Amino acid sequence: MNVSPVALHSTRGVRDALRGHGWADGRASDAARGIHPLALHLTGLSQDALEALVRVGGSLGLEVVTGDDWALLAGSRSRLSAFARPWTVPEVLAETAVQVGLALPPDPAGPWLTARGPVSLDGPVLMGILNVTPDSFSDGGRYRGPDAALAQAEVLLEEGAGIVDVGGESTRPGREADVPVGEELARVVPVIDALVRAHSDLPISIDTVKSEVARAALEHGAAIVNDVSAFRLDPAMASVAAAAGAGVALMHSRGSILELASYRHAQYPGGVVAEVVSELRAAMAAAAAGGVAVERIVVDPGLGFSKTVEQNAELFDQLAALEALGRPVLVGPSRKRFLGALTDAPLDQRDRATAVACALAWERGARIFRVHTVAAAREALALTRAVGAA
Ligand code: PMM
Repeated sequence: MNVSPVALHSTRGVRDALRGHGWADGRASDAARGIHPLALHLTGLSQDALEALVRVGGSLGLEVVTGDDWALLAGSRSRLSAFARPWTVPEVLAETAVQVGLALPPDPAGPWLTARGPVSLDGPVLMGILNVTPDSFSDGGRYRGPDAALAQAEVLLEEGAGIVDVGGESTRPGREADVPVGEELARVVPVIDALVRAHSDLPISIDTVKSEVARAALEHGAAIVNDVSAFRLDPAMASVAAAAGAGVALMHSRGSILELASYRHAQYPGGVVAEVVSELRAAMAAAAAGGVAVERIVVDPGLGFSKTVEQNAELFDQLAALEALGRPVLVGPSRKRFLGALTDAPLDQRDRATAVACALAWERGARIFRVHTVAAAREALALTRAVGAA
């Protein structure tokens, strides 16, 4: 007889062990997902519910740690799924079982649907940044005008970008005024036209918080609306995106366009992870109410937006919690201030840390990576993917 440990940080160890015994790929992957451990934090429980939870959880082989009105419930996904059947638990736990079911990460989402067709998320997707602004924090002023922008887009594509994200308004902290619609349109529309002419199949995203800019960009051939306010700042965004069948990236942030990249609203008494998840859930519901189909939505934790360095680090570590939203996760760590604070790297030397951040985010479930330098991130992701199984 032989006993050997299997690492559980990914599902690969269990899956490969089962395949080694002749299990088919699909069955081995499903079983590995079922065995994978998860933990849930429950609050607002009554005394009766807590007592029942200890009993029922224990009988299902779940770990239950409780306090006055809260519990941590941990165990394999399949044990937690067994708990999440309201008709099998005592009445006092029925609502808890429903909520646990909703919090369990659903099966991996399919492709991201956009106005220019689906973007496959079977592997990492790199979204290359093309800021056509005079003042973005790391590349401001470099790619103004269609020729310079197109040349930079060629670099992004050669290095492996699957999406190009065109932005005409910087969110840099310390800005004093927002960009008028006309000015933003004059920056982005000629660049989108040039990109569409050169690469008719390329999914282009428009990074804007203004529905008029989104509408024009979509009319000129953009496929995706990337909104750093998750449609908070312009309520017409949802209908504009819905009418065009656009893909939609909903990024978490708080406050006005001038505040959202600052620490002004960085108060998270309920915990940064829980509050970001619940605000993104509300943003998804609002987008859906405005007509956006759920298959067109991806979510973004908004690294560096309305969060301190410590809050960014915590949210980053707990990125897998966003899986509960049931939609693919996009991250934008590229060259951000929190990476500088954590590595001591100055702004022009943060591409290494960015590449590592992408790899760490992939392991935590992210699928789309918004970066300035595509090559470094692509290499880091290729390696992470090759050794992992997520
Ligand atoms: N960050 C910036 C701008 N747009 N969009 C998404 N979806 N996620 C981000 O993290 C994000 C974004 C700010 O960075 P930049 O000024 O370098 O573009």
